Amino acid sequence: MKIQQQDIAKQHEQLQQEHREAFAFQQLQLDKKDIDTDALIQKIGAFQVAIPSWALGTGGTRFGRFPGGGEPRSLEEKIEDVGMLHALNRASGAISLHIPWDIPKDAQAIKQLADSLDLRFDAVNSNTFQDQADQKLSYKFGSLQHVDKSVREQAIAHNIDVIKYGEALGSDAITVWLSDGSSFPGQLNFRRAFQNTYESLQEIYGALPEQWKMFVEYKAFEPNFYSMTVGDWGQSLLYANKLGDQAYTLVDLGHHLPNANIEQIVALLLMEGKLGGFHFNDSKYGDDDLTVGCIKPYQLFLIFNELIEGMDARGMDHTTDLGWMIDASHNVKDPLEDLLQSVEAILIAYAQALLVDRKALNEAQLSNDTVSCQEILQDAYRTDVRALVAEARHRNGGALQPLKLFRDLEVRNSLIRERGSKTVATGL
Ligand code: LRH
Ligand code: MN
Repeated sequence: MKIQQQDIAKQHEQLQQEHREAFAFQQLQLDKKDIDTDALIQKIGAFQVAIPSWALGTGGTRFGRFPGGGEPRSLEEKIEDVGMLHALNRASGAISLHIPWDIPKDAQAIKQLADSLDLRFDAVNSNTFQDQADQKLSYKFGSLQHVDKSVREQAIAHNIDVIKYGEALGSDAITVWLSDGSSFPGQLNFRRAFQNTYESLQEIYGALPEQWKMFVEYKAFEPNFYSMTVGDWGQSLLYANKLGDQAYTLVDLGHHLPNANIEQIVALLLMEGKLGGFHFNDSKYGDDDLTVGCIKPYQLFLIFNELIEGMDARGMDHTTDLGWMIDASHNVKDPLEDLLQSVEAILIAYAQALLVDRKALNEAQLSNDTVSCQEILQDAYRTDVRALVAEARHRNGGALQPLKLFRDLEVRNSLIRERGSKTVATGL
């Protein structure tokens, strides 16, 4: 199924009056603060978020899975679904593949399909947290950390294969997330596990093409519940620093212990030049992989506040110098509606953080005026930027209200008619 330009134009016809009024009001607010609205809209419009190929179906949990029908049956259909999201919001211009869930049988054809939908391939993801049917050695007790060298070699070879798939598709980064760790005290020698993992990552690092990046994703717990061998930002930074300039840390918002100050972690990793990218999602308790900004929108704003301050301090390009990816799993929402909401939440947090009066904030911080510091931050956070984000989308040829158009066009019903009600997508 494809979203047609005339569908977007028709909705614009219906909503433009309401939008013009909201946009004019917001423009007035910004004019009063001498903020260049067009420059702001330019930045918002250029911001692209990569969609995870493993989150286009209803993942479910260990307790149950409730597929909603019309799920993509192949990599081609997954790319078509991301193409629809991108046509609607013009901010989902990349897809992040997971191998072997999404092996491109004909890389050229897959690349052509993606190009035709104005999509590029973001970081590719390896998978040594599951045993594949044709796999010789099991990852039950880990992969790159494994006490058995032949298991480590099998996992290294897989990661190098993943890099090759990515190269064929024009990707320029690999994300390595390891489920490796232990579930009981005494099960693991932590130093041996670290050393095995480091030496294994070194071999994978050695196979990186020039210009490629390796993202080392950390996680506090699950599926191991006593220790994870890449368990927090410090351990990930240790690996990235030891590996070299092409290695970076990756921050998945759901991979922290409760109440972790993620915005401080982001500020320090950026300061060290070792922040590679994000897996955006939200959570109440663990790695819940919920819709971005659905539980802690203020934390998301605070993270973008640190990102802009840190990236501008290093002269980094907001759109290209970090990996902006979503990592989600759906249970009770339509996967595509959930992803539309997540991209919207990211653009809103980015736009609000761009409104922070950094000069005033810096002066208030330097004079320990804590009250003003909060007022300055929350003035930006409490600014309704939805019409600005919609205007940026409209100027890029997207829908003023993507979610409403997705529903009005009954996209899910068309997908069910086309693909059936029982189809199950590979992934989480
Ligand atoms: C691990 C993780 C990782 C992916 C997986 C799908 O929890 O966040 O990024 O490989 O989810
Ligand atoms: Mn992740």
